[in-house]
Amino acid sequence: MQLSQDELKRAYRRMYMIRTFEERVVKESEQGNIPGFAHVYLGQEASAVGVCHDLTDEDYIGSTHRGHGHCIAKGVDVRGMMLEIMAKADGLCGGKGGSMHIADLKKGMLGANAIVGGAPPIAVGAALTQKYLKTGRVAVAFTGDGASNQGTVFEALNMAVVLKVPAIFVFENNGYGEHTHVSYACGAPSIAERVRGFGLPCEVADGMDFFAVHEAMRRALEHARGGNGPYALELISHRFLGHFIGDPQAYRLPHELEAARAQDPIPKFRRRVVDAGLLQDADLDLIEREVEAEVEAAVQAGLAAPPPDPAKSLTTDVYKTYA
Ligand SMILES: Cc1ncc(C[n+]2csc(CCOP(=O)(O)OP(=O)(O)O)c2C)c(N)n1
Ligand SMILES: [Mg+2]
Repeated sequence: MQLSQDELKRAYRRMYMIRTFEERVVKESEQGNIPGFAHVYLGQEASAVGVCHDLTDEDYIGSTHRGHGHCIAKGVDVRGMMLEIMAKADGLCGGKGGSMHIADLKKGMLGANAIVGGAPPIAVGAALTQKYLKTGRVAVAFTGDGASNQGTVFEALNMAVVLKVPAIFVFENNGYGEHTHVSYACGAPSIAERVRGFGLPCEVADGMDFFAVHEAMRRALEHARGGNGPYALELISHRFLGHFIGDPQAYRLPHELEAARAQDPIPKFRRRVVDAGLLQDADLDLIEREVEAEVEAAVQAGLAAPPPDPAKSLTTDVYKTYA
């Protein structure tokens, strides 16, 4: 399906934003400006952006421990995210959640999850609500290849089929769960084949190609919004950096990383739209400068901002009311 110039620019902006934002997260983390763990999504930008492209703020997503890209693709404010990751009081979650717990209900972002396999049951609950209220909205669960082996995921898949809810399960197969290859950890030869065994369609698509992901997601949305129940995608993707910031990746050979980087979704997108005469290099260069300025402003705001005041906020937000 042909996308308009504005849509193509939005997709490029979001992918480049994820790239720039996360490269900066790595740098700020190495400089001691980010407390705790952060898992970056570098390399996988086309998956999140392709999946979220046709979602509205009223549709829901549930994310993983590697969630920055999902948030940005869903339109979450990057300044609020940077402040949150830096544990500052004005962060999206008051500076108390950090990288692995960013949520923004106004954008339909139900939360990152430190619990591997956490998103699918949450998404099925959100999708069940949409079915009963007849809203026409969908709920998407992002899940890794490692997480695909979790019991929570199997239960959620089964329940989504039984209840015929508008849930879309997105399995981002980046080849590794922490340091373990999918071929060792997953007993079935294919995640998609195993998912189909639960009774729902599951497409396999190139997660390094925005257009392939977007096309597959378009079919998923048509299916789910049309009242036909859940749908799933397995997106074959590559993580450019380690499991966490600082992981030396001794378990990956240099040629494997080179091959992954050769599939970089951002220059791939640029080549495709420029060669087809859909956008010009100058359009994309302008987007890059704007994104870089926005990330720089977010970092400076984050560095200058105060942390939460324990006297005021130590005991607040312990139980969150979603009413
Ligand atoms: C229930 C649970 N088990 C184990 C962990 C530890 N853990 C954190 S991330 C991770 C690997 C997840 O791999 P995958 O689902 O492939 O996601 P990726 O890191 O590749 O994005 C594990 C085992 C956890 N956080 N939660
Ligand atoms: Mg993985």
